[in-house]
Amino acid sequence: MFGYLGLGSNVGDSAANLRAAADALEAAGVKILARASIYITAPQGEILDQPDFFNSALKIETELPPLELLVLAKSIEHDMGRDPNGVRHGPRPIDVDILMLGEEPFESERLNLPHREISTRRFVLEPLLEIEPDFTLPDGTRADSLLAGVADQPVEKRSSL
Ligand code: PH2
Ligand code: MG
Ligand code: MG
Repeated sequence: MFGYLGLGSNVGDSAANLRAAADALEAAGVKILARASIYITAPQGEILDQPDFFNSALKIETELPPLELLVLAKSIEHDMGRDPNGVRHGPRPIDVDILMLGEEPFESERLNLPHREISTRRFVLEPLLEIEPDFTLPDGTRADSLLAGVADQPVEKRSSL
């Protein structure tokens, strides 16, 4: 199955953290088909007074079902020093979010796909569109059509991941 992950970091050496998370995914058997550039992005959400984020996205191939991929993502976050009790939307060394996996929506208490930030956050949309310009949500909405709605959220494309 193909999938898309969003990566974020704003604590420590954030570029190195994004790369380390990608390496850990590969070491766990997740195939990385494409890596977006690293983008420097202004904090969004409940906490605006925190360092800018480094964000990126990956296109992956895996046979792991959604909740097993989630367990892997959480274990990588934990291994990289993320405090599981950290403040919601607060600073973190690494965030590994599943944006979409396969073709169908997935709903459970712990995980909902597609990730709602695809529609609301430019720090998710820009890197996703860089690696999949025709990305389309299961309801038929093209991701590129959502960009206008998030144009006021500053993001700056930086280096390669
Ligand atoms: N993640 C958040 C909250 N706010 N802002 C930016 N720019 N990038 C993020 O990855 C981010 C955020 C919670 O996951
Ligand atoms: Mg997140
Ligand atoms: Mg997360």
